[in-house]
Amino acid sequence: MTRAILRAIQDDITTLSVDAIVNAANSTLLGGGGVDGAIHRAAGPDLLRECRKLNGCEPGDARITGGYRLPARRVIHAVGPVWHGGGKGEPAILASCYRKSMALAAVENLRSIAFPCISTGVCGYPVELAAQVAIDTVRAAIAKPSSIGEVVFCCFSPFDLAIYEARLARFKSVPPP
Ligand code: AR6
Repeated sequence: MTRAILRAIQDDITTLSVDAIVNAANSTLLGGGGVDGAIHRAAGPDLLRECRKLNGCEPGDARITGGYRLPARRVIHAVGPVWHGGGKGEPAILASCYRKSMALAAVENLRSIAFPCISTGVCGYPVELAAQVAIDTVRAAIAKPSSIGEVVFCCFSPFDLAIYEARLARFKSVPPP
């Protein structure tokens, strides 16, 4: 089995034709602002209808639904931590979001998955620290054989993209753990 490709792009995640996009949701799973609002608007009301049946989700955990009107077939809703300075378990909760999302995608036999920069908007997680957690956790996940062949870090700003690209470049010649 070939190892998954990791790459960072700057784009609107709602436009990506991947097997699953990840939503930076809140624990109600009933929508909100930022990327969550954009995903619900693009997917249409059937997404909210399915989310209502899930009865919420704890921070650090994730749930999977259909993609409805999105080009992505599925949406994985991950609930990231609110940043309180880093001493309240934020890195572990954020890492768990990436791990659980990757695990759900693998269980569903998905081949491609795109993540937004979870928790770095309204939740206030510093992008540089969040990118470190995101990339390190995904690299550890793809070290195990699975269906996933491509992981996209979908950044909304050129600033975020530069941070992701710098960290990914560090690992170009280094094998995952
Ligand atoms: N495509 C890709 N990235 C996006 C898009 C988009 N269309 N829109 C925003 N981003 P945020 P959080 C980026 O605030 O911090 C919601 O109300 C954005 O620039 O969406 O995890 C939920 O319901 C930032 O880099 O999510 C929760 O209550 C990243 O997505 C809460 O916000 C995350 O920003 C979650 O907060």
